Amino acid sequence: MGFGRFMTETMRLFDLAGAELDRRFSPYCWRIRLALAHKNLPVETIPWRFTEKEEIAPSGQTLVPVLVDGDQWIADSWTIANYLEDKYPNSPSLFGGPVGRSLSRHYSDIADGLVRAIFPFIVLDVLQHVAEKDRDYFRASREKRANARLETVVSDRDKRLPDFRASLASLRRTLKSQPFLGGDQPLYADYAVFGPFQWARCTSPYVLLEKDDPIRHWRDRLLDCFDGLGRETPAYDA
Ligand SMILES: N[C@@H](CCC(=O)N[C@@H](CS)C(=O)NCC(=O)O)C(=O)O
Repeated sequence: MGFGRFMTETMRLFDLAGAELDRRFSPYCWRIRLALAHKNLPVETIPWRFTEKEEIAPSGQTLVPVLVDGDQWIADSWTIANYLEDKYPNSPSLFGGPVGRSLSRHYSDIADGLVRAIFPFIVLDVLQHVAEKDRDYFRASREKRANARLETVVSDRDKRLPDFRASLASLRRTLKSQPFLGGDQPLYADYAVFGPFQWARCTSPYVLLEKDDPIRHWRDRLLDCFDGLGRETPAYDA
Protein backbone atom coordinates (compact mmCIF):
# COMPACT_ATOMS: atom_id res chain seq x y z
CA MET A 1 0.00 0.00 0.00
CA GLY A 2 1.20 3.54 -0.57
CA PHE A 3 3.07 5.65 -3.07
CA GLY A 4 5.86 3.17 -3.74
CA ARG A 5 3.78 0.68 -5.66
CA PHE A 6 2.93 3.33 -8.28
CA MET A 7 6.55 4.00 -8.98
CA THR A 8 8.45 2.08 -11.61
CA GLU A 9 11.02 -0.27 -10.15
CA THR A 10 14.61 0.66 -11.02
CA MET A 11 15.93 -1.53 -13.80
CA ARG A 12 18.87 -3.83 -13.11
CA LEU A 13 21.73 -4.61 -15.46
CA PHE A 14 24.06 -7.58 -15.08
CA ASP A 15 27.40 -6.00 -15.94
CA LEU A 16 30.67 -7.90 -16.41
CA ALA A 17 33.17 -7.17 -13.62
CA GLY A 18 36.82 -8.07 -13.24
CA ALA A 19 38.89 -9.06 -10.22
CA GLU A 20 38.01 -5.62 -8.87
CA LEU A 21 34.24 -5.23 -8.60
CA ASP A 22 34.32 -1.75 -10.10
CA ARG A 23 36.32 -2.72 -13.21
CA ARG A 24 33.51 -3.06 -15.73
CA PHE A 25 34.96 -3.99 -19.06
CA SER A 26 32.44 -5.66 -21.34
CA PRO A 27 32.21 -3.95 -24.75
CA TYR A 28 28.59 -5.07 -25.00
CA CYS A 29 27.59 -3.92 -21.50
CA TRP A 30 29.08 -0.46 -22.15
CA ARG A 31 26.77 0.01 -25.11
CA ILE A 32 23.83 -0.49 -22.82
CA ARG A 33 25.21 1.57 -19.90
CA LEU A 34 25.44 4.54 -22.28
CA ALA A 35 22.12 3.78 -23.97
CA LEU A 36 20.37 3.82 -20.59
CA ALA A 37 22.03 7.12 -19.70
CA HIS A 38 21.04 8.54 -23.11
CA LYS A 39 17.44 7.68 -22.32
CA ASN A 40 17.71 9.12 -18.80
CA LEU A 41 16.78 5.76 -17.35
CA PRO A 42 18.25 5.00 -13.94
CA VAL A 43 19.74 1.55 -13.54
CA GLU A 44 21.31 -0.50 -10.80
CA THR A 45 24.28 -2.40 -12.19
CA ILE A 46 24.97 -5.82 -10.74
CA PRO A 47 28.61 -6.89 -11.02
CA TRP A 48 28.69 -10.29 -12.70
CA ARG A 49 31.50 -12.77 -13.35
CA PHE A 50 31.85 -15.09 -16.36
CA THR A 51 31.11 -18.23 -14.36
CA GLU A 52 28.01 -16.94 -12.57
CA LYS A 53 25.73 -18.39 -15.21
CA GLU A 54 22.94 -19.33 -12.80
CA GLU A 55 22.38 -15.68 -11.87
CA ILE A 56 21.30 -14.84 -15.41
CA ALA A 57 19.58 -18.17 -16.14
CA PRO A 58 16.10 -16.54 -16.27
CA SER A 59 17.28 -14.73 -19.42
CA GLY A 60 17.52 -18.13 -21.17
CA GLN A 61 21.15 -17.71 -22.27
CA THR A 62 24.63 -17.29 -20.79
CA LEU A 63 26.01 -13.88 -21.82
CA VAL A 64 25.79 -10.33 -20.49
CA PRO A 65 24.43 -7.70 -20.79
CA VAL A 66 21.15 -8.85 -19.28
CA LEU A 67 18.61 -6.21 -18.38
CA VAL A 68 15.86 -6.85 -15.85
CA ASP A 69 12.88 -4.52 -16.17
CA GLY A 70 10.13 -5.55 -13.74
CA ASP A 71 9.43 -9.16 -14.57
CA GLN A 72 11.12 -9.03 -17.97
CA TRP A 73 14.62 -10.40 -18.55
CA ILE A 74 16.19 -9.20 -21.77
CA ALA A 75 19.52 -10.37 -23.21
CA ASP A 76 21.71 -9.31 -26.14
CA SER A 77 22.77 -5.70 -26.55
CA TRP A 78 20.92 -5.07 -29.83
CA THR A 79 17.73 -6.64 -28.46
CA ILE A 80 18.05 -4.54 -25.29
CA ALA A 81 18.60 -1.33 -27.27
CA ASN A 82 15.45 -1.99 -29.30
CA TYR A 83 13.52 -2.87 -26.17
CA LEU A 84 14.51 0.44 -24.54
CA GLU A 85 13.65 2.43 -27.66
CA ASP A 86 10.20 0.84 -27.94
CA LYS A 87 9.35 0.68 -24.24
CA TYR A 88 10.44 4.25 -23.50
CA PRO A 89 9.42 6.23 -26.62
CA ASN A 90 9.20 9.53 -24.73
CA SER A 91 12.85 9.43 -23.71
CA PRO A 92 15.47 10.71 -26.20
CA SER A 93 15.71 8.38 -29.19
CA LEU A 94 18.71 6.08 -29.42
CA PHE A 95 18.45 5.78 -33.17
CA GLY A 96 17.08 9.13 -34.34
CA GLY A 97 14.02 7.50 -35.95
CA PRO A 98 13.09 4.37 -37.93
CA VAL A 99 15.70 4.81 -40.67
CA GLY A 100 18.30 5.43 -37.99
CA ARG A 101 17.33 2.13 -36.38
CA SER A 102 18.31 0.22 -39.53
CA LEU A 103 21.57 2.14 -39.83
CA SER A 104 22.31 1.56 -36.15
CA ARG A 105 21.91 -2.17 -36.71
CA HIS A 106 24.79 -1.93 -39.16
CA TYR A 107 26.93 -0.02 -36.65
CA SER A 108 26.16 -2.66 -34.04
CA ASP A 109 27.55 -5.27 -36.45
CA ILE A 110 30.58 -3.09 -37.19
CA ALA A 111 31.16 -2.85 -33.44
CA ASP A 112 30.98 -6.65 -33.10
CA GLY A 113 33.64 -6.84 -35.81
CA LEU A 114 35.79 -4.43 -33.83
CA VAL A 115 35.57 -6.69 -30.79
CA ARG A 116 36.93 -9.52 -32.95
CA ALA A 117 39.64 -7.26 -34.40
CA ILE A 118 40.81 -5.94 -30.99
CA PHE A 119 40.71 -9.36 -29.27
CA PRO A 120 44.14 -10.57 -30.55
CA PHE A 121 45.79 -7.39 -29.25
CA ILE A 122 44.47 -7.40 -25.69
CA VAL A 123 43.20 -10.85 -24.74
CA LEU A 124 46.21 -11.67 -22.56
CA ASP A 125 45.83 -8.33 -20.76
CA VAL A 126 42.13 -9.03 -20.26
CA LEU A 127 43.08 -12.30 -18.57
CA GLN A 128 45.09 -10.34 -15.98
CA HIS A 129 41.94 -8.47 -14.97
CA VAL A 130 39.49 -11.34 -14.94
CA ALA A 131 38.33 -12.46 -11.48
CA GLU A 132 40.41 -15.29 -10.00
CA LYS A 133 37.52 -17.75 -10.11
CA ASP A 134 36.95 -17.01 -13.82
CA ARG A 135 40.55 -17.34 -15.01
CA ASP A 136 40.60 -21.01 -16.02
CA TYR A 137 37.25 -20.67 -17.78
CA PHE A 138 38.33 -17.51 -19.56
CA ARG A 139 41.62 -18.94 -20.78
CA ALA A 140 40.09 -22.25 -21.89
CA SER A 141 37.12 -20.70 -23.69
CA ARG A 142 39.21 -18.01 -25.43
CA GLU A 143 41.99 -20.43 -26.41
CA LYS A 144 39.35 -22.70 -27.90
CA ARG A 145 37.94 -19.76 -29.83
CA ALA A 146 41.39 -18.68 -31.06
CA ASN A 147 42.66 -22.23 -31.47
CA ALA A 148 45.96 -21.09 -29.90
CA ARG A 149 47.55 -20.20 -26.57
CA LEU A 150 46.70 -16.65 -25.55
CA GLU A 151 50.42 -15.88 -25.35
CA THR A 152 50.73 -16.89 -29.00
CA VAL A 153 47.64 -14.91 -30.01
CA VAL A 154 49.15 -11.61 -28.85
CA SER A 155 52.79 -12.34 -29.66
CA ASP A 156 52.88 -10.54 -33.03
CA ARG A 157 50.61 -7.65 -32.10
CA ASP A 158 53.18 -4.93 -32.81
CA LYS A 159 53.53 -6.23 -36.33
CA ARG A 160 49.75 -6.24 -36.81
CA LEU A 161 49.13 -2.79 -35.32
CA PRO A 162 49.67 -0.68 -38.48
CA ASP A 163 47.11 -2.77 -40.40
CA PHE A 164 44.61 -2.49 -37.58
CA ARG A 165 44.98 1.28 -37.47
CA ALA A 166 44.67 1.48 -41.25
CA SER A 167 41.44 -0.57 -41.09
CA LEU A 168 39.86 2.27 -39.09
CA ALA A 169 40.31 4.79 -41.93
CA SER A 170 36.62 5.33 -42.75
CA LEU A 171 35.67 5.74 -39.09
CA ARG A 172 38.58 8.16 -38.69
CA ARG A 173 37.55 10.19 -41.73
CA THR A 174 33.99 10.59 -40.46
CA LEU A 175 35.05 11.56 -36.95
CA LYS A 176 37.46 14.12 -38.30
CA SER A 177 34.57 16.05 -39.83
CA GLN A 178 31.84 15.58 -37.19
CA PRO A 179 32.00 15.17 -33.42
CA PHE A 180 29.92 11.98 -33.26
CA LEU A 181 28.60 9.32 -35.62
CA GLY A 182 25.18 10.71 -34.70
CA GLY A 183 26.28 14.22 -35.76
CA ASP A 184 26.54 16.91 -33.10
CA GLN A 185 25.23 14.53 -30.45
CA PRO A 186 25.95 10.84 -29.87
CA LEU A 187 23.47 8.09 -30.74
CA TYR A 188 23.44 4.34 -30.26
CA ALA A 189 25.87 3.90 -33.17
CA ASP A 190 28.43 5.86 -31.14
CA TYR A 191 27.85 3.78 -28.01
CA ALA A 192 28.14 0.52 -29.96
CA VAL A 193 31.45 1.45 -31.60
CA PHE A 194 32.76 2.99 -28.38
CA GLY A 195 32.29 -0.32 -26.52
CA PRO A 196 35.30 -2.17 -27.98
CA PHE A 197 37.62 0.81 -27.39
CA GLN A 198 36.37 1.13 -23.83
CA TRP A 199 36.95 -2.62 -23.34
CA ALA A 200 40.57 -2.15 -24.42
CA ARG A 201 40.98 0.97 -22.29
CA CYS A 202 39.68 -0.84 -19.18
CA THR A 203 41.88 -3.91 -19.56
CA SER A 204 45.05 -3.12 -21.47
CA PRO A 205 47.92 -0.64 -21.38
CA TYR A 206 48.50 -1.37 -25.07
CA VAL A 207 48.18 1.82 -27.15
CA LEU A 208 45.76 0.93 -29.95
CA LEU A 209 45.03 4.50 -30.96
CA GLU A 210 47.68 7.15 -31.49
CA LYS A 211 47.45 10.25 -29.29
CA ASP A 212 46.37 12.49 -32.16
CA ASP A 213 43.94 10.04 -33.74
CA PRO A 214 40.48 11.64 -34.26
CA ILE A 215 39.01 8.31 -33.10
CA ARG A 216 40.78 8.76 -29.79
CA HIS A 217 39.42 12.32 -29.43
CA TRP A 218 35.91 10.99 -30.16
CA ARG A 219 36.39 8.23 -27.57
CA ASP A 220 37.40 10.87 -25.03
CA ARG A 221 34.33 12.99 -25.88
CA LEU A 222 32.17 9.94 -25.18
CA LEU A 223 34.00 9.40 -21.88
CA ASP A 224 32.94 12.92 -20.92
CA CYS A 225 29.26 12.30 -21.71
CA PHE A 226 26.72 11.73 -18.93
CA ASP A 227 28.90 13.30 -16.24
CA GLY A 228 31.84 11.10 -17.18
CA LEU A 229 29.99 7.79 -16.83
CA GLY A 230 32.61 5.98 -18.91
CA ARG A 231 35.32 7.07 -16.49
CA GLU A 232 33.59 5.40 -13.54
CA THR A 233 35.78 2.34 -13.87
CA PRO A 234 39.50 1.73 -13.44
CA ALA A 235 41.23 2.08 -16.81
CA TYR A 236 44.53 2.76 -18.53
CA ASP A 237 45.54 5.98 -20.19
CA ALA A 238 46.12 3.94 -23.33
N1 LIG B 1 25.70 -10.72 -28.86
C1 LIG B 1 25.86 -10.45 -27.45
C2 LIG B 1 27.29 -10.74 -27.02
C3 LIG B 1 27.48 -10.61 -25.52
C4 LIG B 1 28.80 -11.18 -25.03
O1 LIG B 1 29.56 -11.83 -25.78
N2 LIG B 1 29.09 -10.97 -23.74
C5 LIG B 1 30.29 -11.49 -23.11
C6 LIG B 1 30.93 -10.43 -22.23
S1 LIG B 1 31.71 -9.19 -23.20
C7 LIG B 1 29.90 -12.60 -22.15
O2 LIG B 1 28.91 -12.50 -21.46
N3 LIG B 1 30.69 -13.67 -22.10
C8 LIG B 1 30.42 -14.75 -21.21
C9 LIG B 1 31.18 -15.97 -21.57
O3 LIG B 1 32.09 -15.89 -22.39
O4 LIG B 1 30.88 -17.02 -21.01
C10 LIG B 1 25.45 -9.00 -27.19
O5 LIG B 1 25.47 -8.18 -28.12
O6 LIG B 1 25.04 -8.68 -26.06
